[in-house]
Parts: sequence; structure tokens; C-alpha cells
Amino acid sequence: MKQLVRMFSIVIVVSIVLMYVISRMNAAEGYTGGNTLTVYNWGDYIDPELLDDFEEQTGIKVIYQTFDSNEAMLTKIAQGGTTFDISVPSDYAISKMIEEDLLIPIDHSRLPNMQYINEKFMDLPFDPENQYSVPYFWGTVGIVYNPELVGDHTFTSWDELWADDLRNQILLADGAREVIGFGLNSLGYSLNDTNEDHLQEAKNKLNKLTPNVKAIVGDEIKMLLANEEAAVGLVWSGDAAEIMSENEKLDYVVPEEGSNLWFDNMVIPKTAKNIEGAYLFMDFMLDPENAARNADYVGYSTPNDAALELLDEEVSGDTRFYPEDELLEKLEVYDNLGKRMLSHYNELFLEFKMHRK
Ligand code: N2P
Repeated sequence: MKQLVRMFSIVIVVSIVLMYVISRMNAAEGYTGGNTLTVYNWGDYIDPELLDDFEEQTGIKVIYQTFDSNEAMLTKIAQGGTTFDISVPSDYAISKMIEEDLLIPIDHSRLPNMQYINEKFMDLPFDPENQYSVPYFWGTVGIVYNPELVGDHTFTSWDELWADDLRNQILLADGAREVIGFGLNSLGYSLNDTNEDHLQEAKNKLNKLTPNVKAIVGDEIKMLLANEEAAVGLVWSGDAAEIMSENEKLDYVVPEEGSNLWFDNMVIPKTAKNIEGAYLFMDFMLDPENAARNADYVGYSTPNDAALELLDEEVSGDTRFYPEDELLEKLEVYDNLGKRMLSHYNELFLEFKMHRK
């Protein structure tokens, strides 16, 4: 019996020493096991200093990864093998993730700073009662252009993009919904249209835009347009704001036939390992001061009323980026068109890209 007790004590002591050594080794690499948070966000979509501040305040180490489309993000999370604690999908992608059971419901009582979100960004059809998502940024899709390089065009109509004098002058954001969407809008159809004839008509029309399209690009679109490498860009509003802060000559417009109004929200995917950390991160990003700094840095529009008050009036009063309800009512949010139709949109976009080659 005595021997058994001794052996048992030795095992315990050895385990404690081992655990200590392992934890020190992890600390040396900057990881403390459970004390990391993996954030999966769009590229160029956060002020990196906020990540440093979050780490300092909470002692949680952030592992930060980026994606450049909802489609890429969805595929990666759905296929598994990842440990993302936070992601930031758009409206229709949130609805798709809910449908595919990829998200953890949000306990609002753990997010005191949620009170600062303007009501109009809550309880939207893609996530009733915000059961699964928390507003991050919102905006529109439109055209940024350099008035000095485009003659008389002011792009109040999508059709102006097809003008002969814009040869090789247009950069397009690399988004399937965005590109097929403005193709449909330019024909007077909804950007959620699922009628096959309309979709083919849109693709054929987009194919005709090819001589004017210089490139289809990711986040570098901002640098290229600010440097006047092209005269016109199809962009998300916040990217336009960022470009215009670099180059004041440029302007941003949402064409009159209609366009997309989008919402990007934070979610906790089922892949999460640090749910406590995920709540801390979300509440940190909802803090008015942090949300204002973030909006200032990335150029996107904040849904956070208290943050909005902290922004320069020049920013918060700019109706190109904080449009009045009258314009917003004319815009459409992307619907979750279902798995098959969304793949079809992706295919059509790919065919359009191939047509360019
Ligand atoms: C940031 C992209 C914002 C995505 N680079 C708009 N949904």
C-alpha cells in the first residue's frame, strides 16, 4: 500500500513539472494554449493596432487570417479542419451559414457594448433578432472614378461603364455577387434574379464590357485607383472612402438603377475553441472608441451610433458613405439564393473571367 502511495505521488509530481515546462515552452512562443483567439476577417478590414491593444488588455494572443470573398471563407469553414473563433461574413453568407448549421448562437447578455448599435442594423432578415451575428461594418457597392480621366461621365447609370471611351480603364472588385449583380442591375433586373434568361443576358452584357476592363483585382484595387492606374473602379463604399482619402480628385457614386446594400457582421463559427475570447473580442470591437478608430482606419461605415459621434463630421456627414434612407430604400441586400443558385452565380462569374483571357 505504502509503495502504491509513493508511486502515485511520483506520478503527480512528474505531471505537475511536465505541465509547467510545457506551459513555459508555449509562453516562449507567444502561445499559451487555450489563450489564443483565431480571427478570420476580410483583408484590410481592421486597424492592426486594435489587435495589439486587445492582446494587451486581455492577455489573449490573436492569430489573424484573412479572406477576400464570402465564397472563399464559406468553403474554408465548411470543409472543417480550422479553428476560427471569429469570422465576419456578409448578410447572405450569414444566412447560408445559419442554414448549414455552422454558427454558434450569440448570448447578448455577454455583449454589453451591443447597446451602441443603431437599431436599423439589428434584426435584419438574414439573421432575425441577431441570434447569430453582431454588426461590424456596412456599405454599398458603387463606382469610384477620376473626373479628370473620364470625360463627361458621372456614372449615374451603370450603362456608362460600357462607353467606348473607357477602353482598358475599369478595374473590377473580384466578387461574384458584385459583378453579376451590377450586370443584372444595368438591365433593370434585381441583383437577386434567378431567372436563367436574365442571368444569361447579364453575362452576355458583361462579356461586352471586356474591352473596358483592365483587371479584376482584390484589395490592391485601392492602391491602383489612388495611383491613377485606371480611371474607374467597381468597389465597396469603404474602399472608395479609403481611395478618396489618398487621392482627393476621385469621387464615388451609386448608379440610379440600383445597387447592393450590404452588412458584414461578426459571428462565432462552430469551429471555435475559445468562445470566452470570442465574446471579449466582439465586445471590444463594439466599444465606441475602438469602433470609431477602426472605422477611421479602414474607411468603412460603422453601425455603431456612439462611434459615429466620435468621427469627424466630415466623415459621418458624408452622404456618399452614410447615405440617407431615401437612397438606402432603393438598394437591395443580397438574398441567400440557396446552394445551387449561389454556385451558379459563381460559375457565371468564372465564365466571364475566362472570357477575358
Ligand atoms: C474589405 C472588404 C469589405 C467587404 N477589404 C465588403 N463586404
